[in-house]
Amino acid sequence: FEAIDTGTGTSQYSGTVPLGTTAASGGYDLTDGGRGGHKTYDLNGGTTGTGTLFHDADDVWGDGTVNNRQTAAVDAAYGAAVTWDFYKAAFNRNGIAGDGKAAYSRVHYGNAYVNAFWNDSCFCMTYGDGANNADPLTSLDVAGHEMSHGLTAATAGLKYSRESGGLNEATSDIFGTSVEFFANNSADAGDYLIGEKIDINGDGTPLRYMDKPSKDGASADYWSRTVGRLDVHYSSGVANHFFYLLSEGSGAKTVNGVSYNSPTYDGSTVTGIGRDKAAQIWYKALTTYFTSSTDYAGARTGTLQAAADLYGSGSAEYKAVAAAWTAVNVK
Ligand code: ASN
Ligand code: ZN
Ligand code: CA
Repeated sequence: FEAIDTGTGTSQYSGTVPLGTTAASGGYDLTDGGRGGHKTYDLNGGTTGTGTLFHDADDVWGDGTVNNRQTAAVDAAYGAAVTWDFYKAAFNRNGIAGDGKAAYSRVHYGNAYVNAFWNDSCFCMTYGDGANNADPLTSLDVAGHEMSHGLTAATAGLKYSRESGGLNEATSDIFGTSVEFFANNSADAGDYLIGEKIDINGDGTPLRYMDKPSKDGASADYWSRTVGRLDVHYSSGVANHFFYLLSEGSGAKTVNGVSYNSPTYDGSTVTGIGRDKAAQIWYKALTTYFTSSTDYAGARTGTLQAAADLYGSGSAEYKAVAAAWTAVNVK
């Protein structure tokens, strides 16, 4: 039995947030007993092992700046918690593997490390502190992205190369963004941008754009026979664009104050069905129809089967899935 407490954290990216903590040794450990016992560790510049479990005397964590080493832990723990809650609320899924067991998170990996990653062998997420150790890669959408690599590994197992690798990456962007919308956090509103808070380019621009992926200068907006040669973070653009079109439709649109303008390959118009239904279709396809070798053609077939299962083969949702794939040149 672990006593479950609720601490308060001041995050860097998401304002003041509740934290699941556990009373221990006259204070509190950053162990979320309500979500499988997820733990957040301080690597303190190391690159192996688990370092030190975060512990605090008064259950008030971080100060919103990198000067306080708990701050990155607040963001990481919050991201893991919201992602856990999203899987449960949206899909009735108990954790990454569906068995109620938590992953764990490690922050302050290496020195000025500008990345974050999921590792299936430790079943854990790891975050660097970013350039000059000033912009930890612990934003909510990035945490949701990394944790969703665990979901993909536990389900479809999409191979991390060629078109299946692009679908693997897109699945993490799709659910990372879904987590951000689900959180409904006024300090960190949902958007179809990935990494807009971590200043990874040094000029305030996001890492990726789902409405028009080529805005990053490298990602594909549309399928072509050579798209699988791209890095998986760029071939993902086709599916990210599909998900945006399926959710919001083509053309100009403003959501939570962010303006988008999503083009189509053939000049067609796509009418969106909303991101909640789009996420249901993607999840059903990922967990039922996708396999390790699914490519873009297979993703079209699998999501159409999922839409037929969920809404019927004559439904508006089914037709929208077909239209959105056609709009990204997956026919
Ligand atoms: N942050 C990257 C990702 O999750 C790390 C990687 O390239 N695998 O995709
Ligand atoms: Zn990824
Ligand atoms: Ca975002």
